[in-house]
Order: sequence, then structure tokens, then C-alpha cells
Amino acid sequence: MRTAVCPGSFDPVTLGHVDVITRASHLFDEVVVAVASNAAKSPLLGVQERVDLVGRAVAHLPGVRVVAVRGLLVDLCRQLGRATLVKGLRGGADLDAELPMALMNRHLAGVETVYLPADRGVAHIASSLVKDVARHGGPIDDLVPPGVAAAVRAAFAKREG
Ligand code: COD
Repeated sequence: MRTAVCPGSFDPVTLGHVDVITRASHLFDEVVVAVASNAAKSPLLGVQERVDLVGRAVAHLPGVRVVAVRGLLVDLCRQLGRATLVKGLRGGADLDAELPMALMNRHLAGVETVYLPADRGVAHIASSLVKDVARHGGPIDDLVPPGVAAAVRAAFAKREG
């Protein structure tokens, strides 16, 4: 059984994430989407809400499930029988950020990382930009799966209220 782990902060999940997860599901027998924490980021949405939103966005994909991860990603990969990490690459900035992580994950546990080039139609989408547009009252509905825009707006309203 070939298992992929698609990790990310998913704060919030976007159509770019869904594209990578969908393509990974065509390449692997099983895909585990890992909602992890990025030490450099302070999330807008709680972990359970992120897991729920990703779960709804990928519910139509067979062989795909979503979990929350607290520790190291490589520990999850080991538990799954040395799963392969699958991530998306939008450009040079992603590569600069991703390469050290891939090398570290291989150093820690021999876990390999496979990169899928972002689809041109969604390569401009980043969770941080989605939040920035929403924070300023702009439209984000065509950047994220159904239900996510409302959750982001509600989170900002709660934060400001
Ligand atoms: N098109 C294609 N790919 C995309 C798009 C898009 N529009 N948007 C995002 N992606 C890709 C990103 O390039 C990334 O590969 C993935 O989707 C997730 O993106 P984010 O922004 O949701 O998540 P990040 O980058 O904040 O995730 C960082 C991790 C959580 C993976 C990292 O911090 C981590 O591994 N944490 C767990 C703890 C750990 O193991 N630390 C040691 C790391 S060596």
C-alpha cells in the first residue's frame, strides 16, 4: 500500500490545497491529510475547525482522510509505514522554504518528499493572501472550497468583536 501524507497549516484550506490533495490521490493508494502547526505562524482558525473544513473539502475523494498532527510529521509517516510526504510548489519562494524541510525529514527518518507543481489556475492562491483579502472585506469565495469563506469571515468578526 503506497501512502501519501499531505501536510499543511490549512489556515484556511484553499482550492490550491484541494488541487494538490486530489492529484496525490491519483498517485497513491491512500492519502492522509495532516493538519499540523507551523511554529512560525499564529493560526486564525482552531485545529478542529481546520480539520473539519478540510474534511468537507475532500469528502468526495476516495482513499483520503484528514487527521490533526501535534508532533513531528515524520512520526506520523513512520506510524503509517514510512509514508511519502506530498506538497505543492508554487515557485521559488516555496522551494526555498520547502527544501530544508525535505532534507530534515529525510535526515530524521528517511522520509522522502515529492513535490507537485501548482496548477496554473490556482498557483496564485495562498492561505495568507486569502486571509489578507478577507481581513480587508474583499471577496474570497472563489479561492476556497464551499463553506470556508463564511468560516474565515466569522473568525475575523469574532476576533474583532
Ligand atoms: N497550489 C499548490 N500548492 C499549494 C498552494 C497552491 N495554491 N497553496 C499551498 N500549497 C502547498 C504549500 O506549498 C505547502 O506545500 C502545502 O500546500 C501546505 O501549505 P500551508 O501554507 O497550508 O502549510 P505550511 O507551509 O504552513 O505547512 C508547514 C508545515 C505544517 C508542513 C510544517 O511547519 C511542519 O512540517 N510542521 C510539523 C512539525 C514538524 O514536523 N516540523 C519539522 C519540519 S522539518
